[in-house]
Amino acid sequence: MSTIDATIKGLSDSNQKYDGADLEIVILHTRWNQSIITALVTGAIDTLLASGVKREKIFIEDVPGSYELPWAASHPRGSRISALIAIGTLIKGSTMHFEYICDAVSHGLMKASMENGTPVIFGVLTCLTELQAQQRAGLVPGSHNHGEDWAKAAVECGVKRTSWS
Ligand code: DLZ
Repeated sequence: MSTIDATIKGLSDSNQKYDGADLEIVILHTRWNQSIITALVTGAIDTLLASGVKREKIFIEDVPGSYELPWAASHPRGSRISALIAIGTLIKGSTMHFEYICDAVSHGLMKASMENGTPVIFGVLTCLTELQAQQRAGLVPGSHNHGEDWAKAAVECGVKRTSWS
């Protein structure tokens, strides 16, 4: 039986150690809200490397905005890809645009994950303000970079996918 620390928020440590040495990971990111995206992608890469993933096995791809993430995530890349981290940042404006894109992107990424079998990690911040996004990208002193959590999820799911197949 697994023992899990009782944290209120955030990804708690697993009692399993997941070694990323044999994994190939795609980081698919948007170019909207670039400073936040750069911080999230950097946090994800650093954590992948710390988890044993080789630098040459981390493939960086980009699309214009979050709406394009599901399309690009569904692109067949072959079974060698262990996991894909889709990173974007949606910030609410004054119209309904935010709600429609959040809904489409979250459903689209889940569909991509279920249909081609590659775990798709949901690395999309859906924020009401730019400050909320900065706080989730580790850009505010004392805040946490969620890109690190997404990388840990990618390594865990990548290892599980390999062991289950
Ligand atoms: C158009 C748009 C707007 C207003 N805001 C964002 C955003 O906050 N984050 C994001 O990732 N993308 C945004 N986009 C772009 C759309 O996701 C998409 O790229 C365009 O509508 C073209 O399909």
